[in-house]
Amino acid sequence: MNDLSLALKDLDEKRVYELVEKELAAGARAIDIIESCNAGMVAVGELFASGAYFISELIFSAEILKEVMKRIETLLQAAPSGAGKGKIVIGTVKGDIHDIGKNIAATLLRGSGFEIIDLGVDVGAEKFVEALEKSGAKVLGMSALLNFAYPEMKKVVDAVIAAGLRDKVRIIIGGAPVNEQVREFSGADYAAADAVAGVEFCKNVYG
Ligand code: B12
Repeated sequence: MNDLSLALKDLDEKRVYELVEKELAAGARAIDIIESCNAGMVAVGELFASGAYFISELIFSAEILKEVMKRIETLLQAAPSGAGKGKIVIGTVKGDIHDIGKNIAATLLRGSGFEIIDLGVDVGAEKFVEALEKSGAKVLGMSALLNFAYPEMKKVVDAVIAAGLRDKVRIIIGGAPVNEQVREFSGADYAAADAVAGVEFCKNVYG
C-alpha cells in the first residue's frame, strides 16, 4: 500500500485529495490512482469485516472514492480513438448495490470507444436479457462484490442461454472478489481482475 492507499484506509479525506492532486500534477495515470485507491478500499473492507469499522465508515469511504473519481473521470474518458467499437451491456447484479467499480469499468470502456448500456445496480436477469435483445450487444458485463450475489450471476447466464443468445454474447464478470472459481460456477466467459483487463477482453471480442 502506498501513501494514497493508506490515507484512504484511514479515511483521511483531506490527505486523499491532496495526494490525488499531487499525483495528477506529477502526471500519474488515472488507472494507477484507481489501483492505489482500490488497495485502500480493500483495507477498509477488512477493517469493516473485523468490526473495527462500522457501516458509517464504509459509506464514508465510498463518498471519498466517488469524489476522487470526479477528479480523474475526464482522464479516463480521454481516449476517443476508435469510437463506435461496439455495444456493451453492463450492470451490478440483483441484490448488490456496489457500483463504484462498475462505473469505473463503464467509464473506461466508454473512453475506449464502446457504447455502454448501463443498467445500474440491483439488476435482475430479465432486465439484462431484455437489454441484450434490444441493443444487439455482443458483450455482457456483470459486477458483484457480495458473495451471495454469485448465484445471481449464474441466473443471468442461464437466462441468456434460455433466450437463445449464448452463442452471440460473450459474458464478462468483475468486482473485487470475483475469480476463476466464480467464473466457472456462473458459466461466464471471463473474470476480469480489474477494469483494464475488461477493456482488453472487449477489444478482443470486437476485433
Ligand atoms: C464501499 C463499499 C460499500 C459501499 C458501496 C457504495 C457504492 N456506491 O458502491 C456501501 C456502504 C453502500 C456498502 C454496502 C454493503 N457492503 Co460493502 N463494501 C465496500 C468496499 C469497502 C469497497 C468497494 C469498492 O467500491 N471498491 C473500489 C472499487 C473500485 O473496486 P471494485 O468494485 O473491485 O472494482 C474494480 C474491479 O473489480 C473492476 N470491476 C468491478 N466491477 C466490474 C465489472 C466489469 C464488467 C469489469 C470488466 C470490471 C469490474 O473495476 C474496478 C477497477 O479496477 C468493499 C471492500 C472490498 N474489498 O472491495 C466492501 C464489501 C464489498 N462490502 C461488504 C458488505 C458485507 C456490505 C454490506 C452487506 C454491509 C451491510 N452490513 O449492510 C452492504 C451490502 C449492500 C448491498 N446489498 O449491496 C463486504 C462483502 C463481503 C462478501 N464478500 O460478501 C465487503 C467485501 C467488505 C468486507 N470485507 O466485509 N459497501
